[in-house]
Amino acid sequence: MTPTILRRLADVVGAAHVITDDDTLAGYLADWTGRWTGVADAVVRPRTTEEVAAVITLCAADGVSVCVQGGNTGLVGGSVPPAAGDSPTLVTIVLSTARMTDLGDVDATGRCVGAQAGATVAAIDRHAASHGLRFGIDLAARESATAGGVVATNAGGIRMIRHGNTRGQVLGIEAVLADGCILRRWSPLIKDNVGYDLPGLLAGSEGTLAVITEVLFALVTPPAATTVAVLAIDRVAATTELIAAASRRGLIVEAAEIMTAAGIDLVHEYGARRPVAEPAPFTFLIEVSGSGTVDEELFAAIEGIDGVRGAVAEPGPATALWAARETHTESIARSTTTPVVKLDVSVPIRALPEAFDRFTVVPADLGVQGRPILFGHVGDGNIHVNYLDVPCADEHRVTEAVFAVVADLGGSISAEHGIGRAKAAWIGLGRTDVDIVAMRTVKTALDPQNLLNPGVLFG
Ligand code: FAD
Ligand code: 2HG
Ligand code: ZN
Repeated sequence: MTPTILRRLADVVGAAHVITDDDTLAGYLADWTGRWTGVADAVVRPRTTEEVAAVITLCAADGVSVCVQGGNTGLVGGSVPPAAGDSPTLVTIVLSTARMTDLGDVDATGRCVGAQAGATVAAIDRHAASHGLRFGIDLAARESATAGGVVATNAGGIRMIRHGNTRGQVLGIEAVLADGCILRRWSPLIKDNVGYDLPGLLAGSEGTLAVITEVLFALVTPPAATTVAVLAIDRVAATTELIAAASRRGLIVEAAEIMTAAGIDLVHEYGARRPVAEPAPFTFLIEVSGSGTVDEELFAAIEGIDGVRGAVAEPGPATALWAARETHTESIARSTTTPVVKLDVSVPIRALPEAFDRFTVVPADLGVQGRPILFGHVGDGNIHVNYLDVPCADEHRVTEAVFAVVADLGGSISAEHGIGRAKAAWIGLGRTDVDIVAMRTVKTALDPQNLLNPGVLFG
């Protein structure tokens, strides 16, 4: 990158916010899993939308590619630039939204709030809570994951069963396009049917179509009271049966998460309390709300389910019960001796028991080393398939074998984390040729120079 463009970038954001020294740069170049490391000439940290627009205009003029980074908690390698060998001639900056953390006033009547791209999920939720409302998106990375990041990945998370994915929470969006123009669709209207749903298109675009600078999010009303129950269960199908039984009793399912004995042993090793005393192949966490005696209704529903070995319940938020679930990702990262093979898939609900059986034996069937830890948002058919200690040379075979099972069961190779760099080679398993051509046409129309996150999504 030439000194001239670095100077111009510094003129826009201030010299202190153009980082070029190797030590500081390194913190922005490795992803959360440690699996992906890229190279960049600088990290640029704008404060305002206008600064983002000026940065992108400069980059577009000089053919500099841009990797947008929010909280860097993404799990598919999309938040870091390409590795040195991938595109040796590419000049790249990381555009970090770390300084763009403003929150607008909560509209308590319209139930919405504006958030700058770098505001964290937790900050948005706390802001909403101070007005008696809640952010409908929640995930264990809440203190770091950002508004821009959850929209760009169309994150799911633990409340998806109740409120839907991030795309469904986006009322309006402001974004800087690849030519530096500012696109603003900003209306709290719930019904607004004029033309293409561009905010919906940017949700899940993984930094490849525009830099999201601000988001107008819908907010939800929190339940008056919730009960969190954790059950030791013999059968995966018991989860689906209990969700249905609880719904029939008028309870609202706020979250439904499954874990395996191997996962519970692992998080316990790293300090989490075992939520239920009884050993069982699976542990099921269900959070419900409703009117009346929610806990009594829930236990009545549980009584009718076969294969329940033990259950405990607490009024929400029951953070101690949730801890075993929420510490899975971090415990896996600490325990694995090679980069974890992390696959985020979904299958039709009826196929969940078979999927658990088949994913568990993938490494053994291939004759490959690998400890399976499966868990996930079972109510959405979403299984987080993690294999620890897989030798790097076997990573590809293990991934292919999992995706073959997913295809066989009619599932998706990306339930909520996106494609990023990790799954770009397999996008054809998730979409038809015509679909991929249509997506590429959109990409080319909005980013003709392929400057925004090259290598992500399409490889
Ligand atoms: P980053 O990691 O910085 O970026 C992710 C992608 O979004 C990249 O492609 C990046 O280029 C793009 N991007 C970021 N900001 C912008 C912007 N302003 N404009 C355009 N593109 C942008 N994910 C789930 O879906 N559900 C979960 O339950 C969940 N739980 C998690 C738990 C843990 C412990 C961890 C570490 C991760 C978890 N994740 C989960 C993954 C991750 O938190 C989400 O993908 C999240 O949405 C990423 O947000 P971020 O701000 O960290 O984005
Ligand atoms: C979760 O649900 C995240 O906790 C992370 O999506 C999943 O670590 C994983 O595989
Ligand atoms: Zn998840």
